[in-house]
Amino acid sequence: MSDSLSAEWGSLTSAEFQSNEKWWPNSLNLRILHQNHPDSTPFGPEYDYRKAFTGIDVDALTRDVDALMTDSQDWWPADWGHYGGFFIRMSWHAAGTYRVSDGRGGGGTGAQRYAPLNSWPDNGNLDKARRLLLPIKQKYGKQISWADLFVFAGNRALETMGFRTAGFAFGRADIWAPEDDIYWGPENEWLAVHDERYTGSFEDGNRVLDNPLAAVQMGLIYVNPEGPNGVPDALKSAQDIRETFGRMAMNDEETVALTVGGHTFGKMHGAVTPDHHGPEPEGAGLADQGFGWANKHEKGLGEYTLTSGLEGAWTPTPTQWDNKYLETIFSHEWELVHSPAGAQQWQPTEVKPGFMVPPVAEGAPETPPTMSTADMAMITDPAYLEISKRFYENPDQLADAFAKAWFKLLHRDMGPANRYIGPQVPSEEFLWQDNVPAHEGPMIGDAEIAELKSTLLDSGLSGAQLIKAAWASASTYRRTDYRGGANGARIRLSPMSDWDVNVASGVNEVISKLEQVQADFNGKGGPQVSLADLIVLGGTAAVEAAAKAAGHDIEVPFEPGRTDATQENTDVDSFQWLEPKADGFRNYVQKMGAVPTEHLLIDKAFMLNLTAPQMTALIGGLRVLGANVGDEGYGEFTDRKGQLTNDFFVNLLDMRTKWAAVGEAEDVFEGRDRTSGDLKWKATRVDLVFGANSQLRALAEEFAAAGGEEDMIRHFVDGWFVVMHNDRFDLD
Ligand code: HEB
Repeated sequence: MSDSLSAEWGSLTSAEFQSNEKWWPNSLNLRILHQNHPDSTPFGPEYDYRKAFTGIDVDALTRDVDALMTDSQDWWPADWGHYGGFFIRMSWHAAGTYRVSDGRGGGGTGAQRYAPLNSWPDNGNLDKARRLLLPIKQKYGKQISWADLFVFAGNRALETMGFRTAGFAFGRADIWAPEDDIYWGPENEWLAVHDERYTGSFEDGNRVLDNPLAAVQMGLIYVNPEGPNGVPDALKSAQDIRETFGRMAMNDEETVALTVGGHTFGKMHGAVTPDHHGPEPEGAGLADQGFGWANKHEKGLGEYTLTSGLEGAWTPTPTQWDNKYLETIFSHEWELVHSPAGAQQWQPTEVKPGFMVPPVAEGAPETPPTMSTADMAMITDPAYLEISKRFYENPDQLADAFAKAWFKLLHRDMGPANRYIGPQVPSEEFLWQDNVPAHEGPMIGDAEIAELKSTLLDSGLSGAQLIKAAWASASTYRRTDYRGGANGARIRLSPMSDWDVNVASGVNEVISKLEQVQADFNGKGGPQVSLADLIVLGGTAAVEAAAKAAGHDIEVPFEPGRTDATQENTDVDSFQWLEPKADGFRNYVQKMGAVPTEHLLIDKAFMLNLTAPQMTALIGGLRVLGANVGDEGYGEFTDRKGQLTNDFFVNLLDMRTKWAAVGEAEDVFEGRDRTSGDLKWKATRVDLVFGANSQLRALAEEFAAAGGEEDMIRHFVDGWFVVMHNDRFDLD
């Protein structure tokens, strides 16, 4: 049908859509900066999920979700009459796409409703789990997001089966279209095993997964349960597990706790051969109404379900929290067998009394317990084995580790604990939350701010120095998991103070000077200023002064109230991931890589919540203010450096200049006078893209035109404010 449709309607079907990306695959994707416009939501611009949530009766919601667990539906019956395992897997797959390298993925947006996630082979049949929640979503409407429901359901599943979780935080707002900015890998075939995402050799056991990816194959959340590339080698599987769980910031103990704890519940589904499977949800027909993987064998559900292709439960008590997973795995000899669907899995050579799994549905047989190759890794890899043994002998340690790791899994992409809402938030704080201390004492007011501004401008530090320090401090923020930013002044702590970008831009010297200013001011005994506030205020004052020098009397808004974190509440390993490898706003790149720097700039602008006009204005402004990391003068198209002007755009667009790359790498360029050949300017790719890319050029032309400088400065100030306040969750 789709063939004739596209023949008749030309570009109307999306497969045939003649996008610019199709014609020019390397074009910049500026659309990622303007996703999820309020017009694309059903709520309109006024809606604020976190406010809407405050009206909900969380106890009633909890009772409803609990009741759902055992309310088996004919269209998708619950195994053993309890949906617990099913919902845990849904929550885990929602949260488990999180990757610490770029903070993307995770359960924070409800993205599992959309392609590609709704159709990933690894998310098989989770369309049914989400649909089971529909009556609850309908009952509470916009007071509860799908994103929260997906992870809350798994949390309640655990509680209803006898496990005490560490608590739960709400606060995940839904998106209304799939994220356009996530790179899931290079392959365009589900579960492709060509190792395109690896460097190094699989055979030699030294393959390394490309960043930022966190799954071994396209369409998986983590690893192939049957072993690397389907080879049932538990030791090699452990390597994959360690690497992929490491990508979501989980260590060995957390990994074992999660896997053992998770597989204490539910079962694997591989009762029939895969040729009975219909298309995945995104490819399914209209009559399927969002359901995929229609299974035409017998009833196609219950004991005939096909999901992963592996079949069987891990324990004889799959709807109950206990230590039976480890008891089962340690009490048996295991041999490789095939599931009815043909998948390789492990089964006891002889099942000990009491370990047979009860019938999953009325009339179905008892079955032996089962392990995947990935499960066998838990007792094969020496480090995992040691942890598994300890958990086996100390069930309370397993319970504690699982509760903490599960809480981290579900909340890792939510940022600091002051973003958590709801009555089930635990009082315990965790290092990975990147919390900053609460503000105490009287707040600096307008008078103190004015005084500090003039002290800072007279401190001997240049405007460029102040701006560089403020930008360096605030620009580590990433919207994907709400980490980084200026609050906490962690820029003065390890590991930030050693980062190449900070050392190279002289930030540490500026910070020392600012610490002096802080000590002098606070010594007077009035309201105290934090270093974090002072760093931002310094940059803000310098921007105002630079605008004034160019004849623009403007005020750059500033919200005080940041506090200073300590080294003890800074997770050094986890902060390493925030190190800027490139920052086009400062013409910085640590090492040229495969991705051109102008694409990295767009990604950075996305992470900082900037619009394209704000990004453009910030680039033009920061260049003429001298905010570059190096002092080669790239992109400083002005002869009045330090004044906030539109000179960058005016000179970039000047047709008297002819640009040419220096060397073959095309990473730096020279602009020469067309007639005399005299060298006028030096530039990077990030500078020249504002004249070369048609969309960015359109903005540059506007900013360079009559009246454009005002527009540019307005967008510069707006963008500056956004960057400096991205992490002020306390202001919401
Ligand atoms: Fe899991 C299920 C694999 C981890 C929880 N898992 C499952 C299955 C498989 C798996 C194959 C089956 C599916 C079907 O249905 O068929 N996992 C896996 C792997 C890993 C994991 C490979 C890595 C090592 N899990 C995990 C975790 C968790 C879990 C971490 C949580 C925590 N799972 C789970 C559950 C289940 C599963 C609960 C069941 C479901 C039902 O019952 O439905």
